[in-house]
Amino acid sequence: MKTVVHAACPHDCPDACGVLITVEDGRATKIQGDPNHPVTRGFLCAKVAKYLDRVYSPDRVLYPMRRIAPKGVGVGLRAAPGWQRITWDDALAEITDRFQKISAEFGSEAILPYSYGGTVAVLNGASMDRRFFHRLGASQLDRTICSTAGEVGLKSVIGVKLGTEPEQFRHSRYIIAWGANIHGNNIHLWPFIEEARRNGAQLVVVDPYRTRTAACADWYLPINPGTDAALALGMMHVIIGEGLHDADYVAKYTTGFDQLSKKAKEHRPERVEKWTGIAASDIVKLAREYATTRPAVIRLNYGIQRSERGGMSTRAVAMLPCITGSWKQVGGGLQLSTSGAYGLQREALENAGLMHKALGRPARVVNMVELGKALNVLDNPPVKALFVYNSNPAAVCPNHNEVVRALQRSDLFTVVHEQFFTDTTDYADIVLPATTFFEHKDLQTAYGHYYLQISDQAIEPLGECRSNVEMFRSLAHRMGLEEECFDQSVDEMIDTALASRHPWVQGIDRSRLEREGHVRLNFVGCGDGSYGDRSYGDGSLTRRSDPQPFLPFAHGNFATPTGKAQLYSEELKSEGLDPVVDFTPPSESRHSAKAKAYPLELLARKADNFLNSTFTNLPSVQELEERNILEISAHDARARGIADGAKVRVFNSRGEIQLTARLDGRVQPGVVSAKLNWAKLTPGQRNINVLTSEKLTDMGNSATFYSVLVEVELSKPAS
Ligand SMILES: Nc1nc2c(c(=O)[nH]1)N[C@H]1C(S)=C(S)[C@@H](COP(=O)(O)OP(=O)(O)OC[C@H]3O[C@@H](n4cnc5c(=O)[nH]c(N)nc54)[C@H](O)[C@@H]3O)O[C@H]1N2
Ligand SMILES: Nc1nc2c(c(=O)[nH]1)N[C@H]1C(S)=C(S)[C@@H](COP(=O)(O)OP(=O)(O)OC[C@H]3O[C@@H](n4cnc5c(=O)[nH]c(N)nc54)[C@H](O)[C@@H]3O)O[C@H]1N2
Ligand code: SF4
Ligand SMILES: [Mo]
Repeated sequence: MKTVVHAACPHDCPDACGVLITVEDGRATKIQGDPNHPVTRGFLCAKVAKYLDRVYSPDRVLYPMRRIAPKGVGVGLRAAPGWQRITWDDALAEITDRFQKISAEFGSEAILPYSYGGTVAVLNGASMDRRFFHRLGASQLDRTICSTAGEVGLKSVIGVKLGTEPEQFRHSRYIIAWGANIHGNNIHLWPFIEEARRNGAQLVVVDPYRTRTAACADWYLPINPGTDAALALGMMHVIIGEGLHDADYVAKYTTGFDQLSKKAKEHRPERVEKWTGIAASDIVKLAREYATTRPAVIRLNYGIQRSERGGMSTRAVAMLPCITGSWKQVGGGLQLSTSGAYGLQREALENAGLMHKALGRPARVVNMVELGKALNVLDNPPVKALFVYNSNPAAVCPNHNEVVRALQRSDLFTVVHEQFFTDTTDYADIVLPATTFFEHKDLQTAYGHYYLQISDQAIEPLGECRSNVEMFRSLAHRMGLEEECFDQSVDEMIDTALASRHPWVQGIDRSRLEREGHVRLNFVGCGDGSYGDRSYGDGSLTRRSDPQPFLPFAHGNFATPTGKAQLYSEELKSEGLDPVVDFTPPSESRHSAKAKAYPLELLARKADNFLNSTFTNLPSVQELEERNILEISAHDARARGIADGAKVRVFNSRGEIQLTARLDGRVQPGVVSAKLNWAKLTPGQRNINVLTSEKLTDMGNSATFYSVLVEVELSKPAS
């Protein structure tokens, strides 16, 4: 029997591809993109195109396992001798027993859940797990590792995470990819950009690293890391100074323009050049072109907000379309994320009320970026149990050495629910087997487009794997938790999520999603003639093949307290931040005192062919990526006697790592770059996060992976 099942890729990627899985006699035999999906249009990225290798990998965790070797020692990539296979009953009994004892002795907040983006699908991302930990009264995890600085920065201007539809990029005439690695991380936007370019659009890339996107661009502007707020202010200096802003839009739909004008005036391009490394004449040219070419759109991604002032940087860039009024046009505006459009009933899925039932108050909050600190120094109560799922903190967390030191604690009871034997399972007391998206059903949103999807189950779970939903359900039952929410079926949970009163999900229910696979959000009143002027770059109106374009801010309607784009923000002022916008260089940057000892700015990047630390262990995907290299400019290499291919030691006060030097011209003098990999797949068993710090961003308490100073030297030959 051969069937084709509609699914959706649940990895933490803006594209959320529509997927078709062919199943023959219960086994998946083919994966392909769904050609009917209007944004992802039938192709998959290279890594997910090889997904059968992942699902059927001989390295999958298939059964519950108990550690019998010391933590962190030689457990490798498979269920080797360090592990003893146990039954689900035994595993659940042991977890129940340990959690109950820890709660009795230290209080329930001694238990810490730890999860992030393993799957970002709605149910397996955040539902039964949240119910379970809320009911337990466990510590809450502040999930800040990725995007909160940008989120807070963006919302400080426009109030909500909404942005330009990807389909509208084809109508743009001027596209700025700003800290956005489109070829690597957001490939389904690229064909729309190519279409725009065939119609004469220019693509400009602002990035300290010459990505493939930068190499393909009409104009590449390498910027010094962490200086984007200065660049945006320099552009606003020119735009406002030359009267290129949209005075009517500004007057109607923004507040604080006078204060912003004053700020912008102080940021002459010559001054901005010193911070950014971009020539003053280029700043002037960029500002003029951006403000006068219509429509102009900015694909801002999360790259700029992984630096210490990432909130302010995002805020500064988000002001640009508000002063040029480019939100009015199809193919204008800005996209950081589209996730704020999905008005699902998240509260009903997560039941935070259960936490109040358990504790009579909100549980304490632990920032996930500070895992090392939380496990090593937090008291009252100390963390005694860690439950990891959807995440691989021993690879992705900053200050890796501190994280590993903490995970080795013999008094810490660690459970990891996983698909593979990762860096984190090396420190687990119990490992539980998790399904992949082939093996369970879910509901899928996106943060790079506006379609909801159902991802159907294609095959039976391998071995004894359970989905996050089923695993937390069985644990809740084993612990005797009697609330009805722990009995809700997957379909009932999907119905709960969709039973929202939000206008944009009206008319979208499970049976329609099952029938159609994907459904565009129902932008009532946002895309019809009454909303936005609907004019395309070439003057034509809506094309027959397009849905009505979504123009959320064509007539203001910003989701801020004032309803206007806030170029001045009372909320920021009350938090002690500059209420307009400011630029301060990161405390780890070429402009800081620390640069004397560690003069190079490190970009501790993602790999184009992995997904954070996922996929890194699969041989067929490893082939796509050159691993464990340090990219360095010829200038900095020469000064250190380093040749291409030499073994180098990269270090700072937090740690060191051994890599191979690559002089490929992708970074400018002063900047070096290395990519995320599993620690146990890196020489010396440590990954680049030994060099990154737990320092938090100016807004949103996010991570600062791109504000890191290091020094590099030739490795000493082993004696
Ligand atoms: N192939 C692949 N796809 C992915 C991921 C992956 O690991 N691999 N990860 C997924 C996840 S979790 C996320 S959050 C998204 C993230 O996707 P992006 O938001 O694109 O995130 P990054 O790759 O962190 O950064 C984007 C670009 O910003 C640049 N950058 C770094 N610092 C600065 C700066 O100070 N200023 C400017 N202007 N640019 C800077 C980087 O060099 C990089 O090329 O991608 C998702 N998609
Ligand atoms: N140096 C550096 N560090 C970074 C970044 C960087 O750019 N540079 N990026 C940061 C960013 S943006 C992010 S989002 C974080 C990401 O950090 P994480 O969210 O931890 O992401 P992954 O590394 O992809 O690890 C996810 C794990 O979840 C597992 N998994 C997948 N699906 C499921 C499931 O259904 N159930 C369970 N139980 N497990 C599942 C996968 O096998 C994988 O091991 O990393 C951050 N760390
Ligand atoms: S990782 Fe991104 S591009 Fe690749 S299949 Fe998944 S959603 Fe699509
Ligand atoms: Mo992320």
